[in-house]
Amino acid sequence: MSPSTSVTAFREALKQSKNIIAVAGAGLSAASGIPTFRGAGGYWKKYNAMSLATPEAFEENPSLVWQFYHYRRMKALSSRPNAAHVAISMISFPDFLREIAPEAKFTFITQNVDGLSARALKEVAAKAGKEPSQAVPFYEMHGRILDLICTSCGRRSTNQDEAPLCPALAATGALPTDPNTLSGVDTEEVADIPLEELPRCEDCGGLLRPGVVWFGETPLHMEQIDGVVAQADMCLVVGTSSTVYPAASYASEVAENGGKVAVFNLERTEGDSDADFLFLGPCEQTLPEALF
Ligand code: BJW
Ligand code: ZN
Repeated sequence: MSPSTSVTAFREALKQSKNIIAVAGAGLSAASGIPTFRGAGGYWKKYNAMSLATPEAFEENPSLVWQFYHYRRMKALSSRPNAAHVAISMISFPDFLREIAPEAKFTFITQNVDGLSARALKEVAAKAGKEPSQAVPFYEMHGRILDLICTSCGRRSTNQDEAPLCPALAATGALPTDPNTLSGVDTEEVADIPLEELPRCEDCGGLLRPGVVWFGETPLHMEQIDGVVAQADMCLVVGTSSTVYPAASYASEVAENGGKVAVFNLERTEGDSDADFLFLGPCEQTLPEALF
């Protein structure tokens, strides 16, 4: 059966829900000016994911990987949350959620690393005269681009004050846009920053890496996420191509357990096969419209 596009039917289903989850991806932040990975203009259209987003890539060419993340870090810092982040933040406060789903708990799971959901939560809290801590916790399962992990001592820290993180990265321009340039071999156009000039640990002097989850690594908060997905009876799938696991499997798990799935995306995706509701269009419009 094809999914419903009725806002009224969606709101009715939401009202009946007891455990709502939202699983978000890069499309959530697209309206904030942050490129997606696989859409038009997405990173993986231009760059080879395996040369940039794996531990092996970092080991082989930390200078190249750091330049990619430097560019993304600067982009995240200069972007602002959009209406879709705000809508999700609103329902993260139990008394706002009660108005649309009186008996429900809500949990937000995001694959995004840009930190915009945390910033939206602070903005919503400030406007409503609340503390961000009054909202339910949310899970950034692929880490945070502003976090740093020391490859020697393992220390994890957040640095949102230094941008760029070091003079050598400040001196690099935007990454080249030739898709072949970063596919592994020909990296001539990219500055070759010596290891000692890349970001280093304040404690032990070790090489720092971005605090994100690369392919082949275990996503964060798995125990908590597995628990809430197993309990969920409504799954909102927002701006993700549903191609990267384990997040790609959450909607089908909810559907298999008898729950409802509502997809918010610009276009049809892998996630649609389980959708009871489908809202095609920019989520910064469709999500607030459907929720409130
Ligand atoms: C809009 C919009 C608008 C645009 N409004 N919509 C074979 C089978 C199963 C699994 C595997 C397999 N082979 C390998 C794996 C595992 C692998 C994997 O899934 N690979 C696939 C490619 C097949 N997964 C992993 O390795 C993960 N780890 C793992 O599985 O560990 C094992 C384990 C599991 C469970 C428990 C314990 C252990 C780790 C995955 C790490 C992914 N890392 C990245 C980079 C993060 C750092 C960084 O940011 O650089 O995460 S890759 C990239 O993809 C990033 C994203 O979070 C992730 C998902 O992408 P997303 O968000 O869906 O973006 P897009 O661009 O794909 O889609 C955007 C969507 O938005 C599009 O649909 C647009 O239409 C839409 N859109 N504008 C609404 N305005
Ligand atoms: Zn260290």
